[in-house]
Amino acid sequence: MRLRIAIQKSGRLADASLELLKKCGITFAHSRDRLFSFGRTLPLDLLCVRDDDIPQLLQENACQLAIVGQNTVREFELENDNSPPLIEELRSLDFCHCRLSVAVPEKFDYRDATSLAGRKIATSYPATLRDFLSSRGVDAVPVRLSGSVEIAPQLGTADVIADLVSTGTTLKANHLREVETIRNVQAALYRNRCVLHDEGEALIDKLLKRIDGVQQAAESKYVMLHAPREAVERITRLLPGAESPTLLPLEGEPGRVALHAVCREAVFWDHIEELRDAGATAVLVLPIEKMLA
Ligand code: PRT
Ligand code: ZN
Repeated sequence: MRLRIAIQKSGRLADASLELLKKCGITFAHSRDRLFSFGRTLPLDLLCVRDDDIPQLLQENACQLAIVGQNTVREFELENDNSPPLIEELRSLDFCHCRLSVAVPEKFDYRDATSLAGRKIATSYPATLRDFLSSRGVDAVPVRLSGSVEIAPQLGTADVIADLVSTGTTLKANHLREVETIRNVQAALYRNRCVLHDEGEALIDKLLKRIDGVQQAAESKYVMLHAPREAVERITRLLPGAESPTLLPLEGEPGRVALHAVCREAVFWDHIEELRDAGATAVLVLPIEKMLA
């Protein structure tokens, strides 16, 4: 039994997807065309394709798992009127964050979504846009473009646009103003709803546990510090999300201890300064590579 996971071949999602799998301990023997790669460490093979093809491949069971933008899956589902959904989101993955937004030329007199009535809206996501417009009760005309959406108003092929935005630089460069967020999206792990053998289910479970471990480790930090023994309780309370810390004696300093703890949330400078005020010295905050709950 082997399963197949599809990821984007090249583009914004590609490196981070491969990196996540690597952090989960999955490595691949790359083939020359890099379309299909054999999984060396788990019975999980890799399919590298254009991101737009991924939902279809998943639906047809050419792969059982995939990493792709939520925007791409949402559009596919709306376009194909998939109810009940044939594709299931297993985890959001916290990379490639962006939003699908409506943007209008700087001089456009925009009040609310009703200002879009009767307008031509250029987008690569016509079904998601239509869904948004109907939720606002607005009748407008989506114009499907596969790229360079942001120049459509200048070319006169549309009045306004609905496109993915991350920093907003592209909009600014094209004298466009973001006026509505249709959806916030990020990369996510999906599976199809095809029935698998127990072994297949167990493999997906294992992958999910490893992904959870990687995500937890990314947020968690290992904190080491020295503290007066009587300040241990106060210091423990200051450590975000720390469980019972380990205390170690310090040679030649009976009143002080070394305290080690795993913080399950981000540790900011504020926390470190508060720790120091509570009497902590020699504070070290270390990254954690892997974590098993
Ligand atoms: O070749 P292939 O079809 O596989 O790739 P692609 O060109 O269709 O996709 P790609 O690699 O550009 O994006 C893949 C996924 O990354 C998208 O489906 C989103 O889920 C996610 N993502 C995150 C983005 C952005 N951020 C993003 N900023 N996708 C596109 N953009 C574009 C946007 O369309 C606009 O042109 O970047 C521009 C805006 O960026 P800012 O920073 O100027 O606001
Ligand atoms: Zn694409």
